[in-house]
Amino acid sequence: NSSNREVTLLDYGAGNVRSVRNAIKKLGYTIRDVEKPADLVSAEKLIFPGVGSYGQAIRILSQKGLVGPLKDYIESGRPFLGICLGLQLLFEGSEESGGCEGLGIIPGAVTQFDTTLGLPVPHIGWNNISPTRGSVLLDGVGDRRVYFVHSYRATPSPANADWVLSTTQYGGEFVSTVNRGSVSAVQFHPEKSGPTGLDIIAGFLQPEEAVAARGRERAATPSPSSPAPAPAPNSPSSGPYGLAKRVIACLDVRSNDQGDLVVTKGDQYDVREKEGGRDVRNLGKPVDLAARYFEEGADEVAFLNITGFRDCVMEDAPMLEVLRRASERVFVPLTVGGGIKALTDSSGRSFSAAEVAAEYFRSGADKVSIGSDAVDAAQAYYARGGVPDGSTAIEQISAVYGKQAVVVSIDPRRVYVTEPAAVPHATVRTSKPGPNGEEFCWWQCTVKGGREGRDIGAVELARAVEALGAGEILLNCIDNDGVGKGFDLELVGAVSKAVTIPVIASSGAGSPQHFSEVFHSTGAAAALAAGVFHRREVGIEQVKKHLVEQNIPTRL
Ligand code: 1PR
Repeated sequence: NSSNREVTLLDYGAGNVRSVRNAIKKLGYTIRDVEKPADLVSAEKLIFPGVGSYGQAIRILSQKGLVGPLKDYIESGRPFLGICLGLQLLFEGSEESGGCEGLGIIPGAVTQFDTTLGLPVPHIGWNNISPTRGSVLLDGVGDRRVYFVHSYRATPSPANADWVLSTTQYGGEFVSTVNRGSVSAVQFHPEKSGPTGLDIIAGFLQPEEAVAARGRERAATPSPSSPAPAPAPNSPSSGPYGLAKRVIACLDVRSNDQGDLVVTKGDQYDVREKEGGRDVRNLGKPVDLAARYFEEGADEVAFLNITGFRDCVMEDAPMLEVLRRASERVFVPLTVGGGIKALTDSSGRSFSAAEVAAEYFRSGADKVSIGSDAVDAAQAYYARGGVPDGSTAIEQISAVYGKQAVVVSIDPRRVYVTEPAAVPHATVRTSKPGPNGEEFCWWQCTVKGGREGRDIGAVELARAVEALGAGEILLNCIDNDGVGKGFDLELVGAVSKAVTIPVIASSGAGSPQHFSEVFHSTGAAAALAAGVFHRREVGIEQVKKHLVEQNIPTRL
């Protein structure tokens, strides 16, 4: 029966479900899309990946006449797997989108994470799940982490206790998996959770096969003979359990002088060889390198199209093709940056920033990273007296795709001053005085890959883009880029203190110790490196092992 290997997918068109499709295909299944209500009536196995905002999801589903048939499908008890918003929509309603009714299948409401606890919101990254009972869906997980991205969550209560299959800690306990009979839903993204996540989807699609495969795996593993114990339900999220500090591999991509798209890597942003014809340094092919980092255990992979500011992304077929192919092989989050802004192509056609981002999301990106345009946006925001007006790429993309999909990449350069009053920017007293003994510094933001400085500091930029709706900050540092002497801890410390969204420390990693150092001494949620990984000087596994030894929560 061919339908045994077919799954119905409810993609209501509000965002990227390409990675869910790729995961299903990787597991040997074909996909039938829901195009009309009758497709839900005839479905035998349904996956519902929720994307976008709660209100938007309910609105589109109602417009398409799908709310009733979806409820009927779930209530009939046929196999169902909801993902992320696909879990939240099963509850009675959500605070999101100014308050909104859900499908009302599970008692309880979805509320925002408490931002006053000092934890970054959104909850982004790899966290543990604590199962409440055994299940085919989660029995293969053990103490391995899964990938979450969300700002809202449902909480366990006596009324929904018979639904809750696992909980997770993040400033308190929230519901990470629900299940009753054949109906399940997960708050995390199994399609982005590496081999662990693929195993969870396999457990849904082919329960018998998954159980048999896990049995074979256990028999083949001499010790330990049983799966690792799940974390204690109340383990603190700051201990070795809980949200992991992420290790991200970054691929700076551009065309070389022969016109081939290559992974390159600069020193302080100069990507050309120091000698000879000053060719663009070539460190490998983008898709192969991304796949290598996935296999080596990178928690995320980022592509930065470093000449994106001068290309028209909508005409950049090679970069889009890189993403499409990478997303078939990389089952952890993919970020893409370079040239994300409103633009006009060579034929004079204009695209909004959200349309440009959409092209990347459709091609397999989970997040877009905005560089130069974010500096313009932040300067305009302050010029307006600190009032958002909805006009910027950050606001437009996060309104449609959620703030977790919008990263702002900052390219700052250190500027020394003799005293804080010398500049209108936030300064810090530095432990590395300047060339003339200056004891203070600030970090000037640049655009176009460091080519042009602007009169705004990294701390002010971070605050502005958070207010505009960015979900994460990728904090580079031109002075330290490619130098291998460690991250600029003062910069990372200052920016991570200034915002509540997660900060990714970048530039300067040269050893595993540099990673533990940045996590011990700053509030960074993730650390990113390029050169050391490309040149195989340090392995991702080696970094992870070191972090575990240092008692830093890490996904292995
Ligand atoms: O301005 O929106 O078009 O985005 C352009 C993007 O390209 C920005 O994110 C910007 O950071 C990046 N970029 C532009 N020029 C360069 C360059 O190197 N000439 N690369 C560049 C930025 C910094 C990191 C690097 C880390 C770690 N490279 O991406 O990977 O510094 O390196 P390391 O571990 O080797 O020290 P827009």
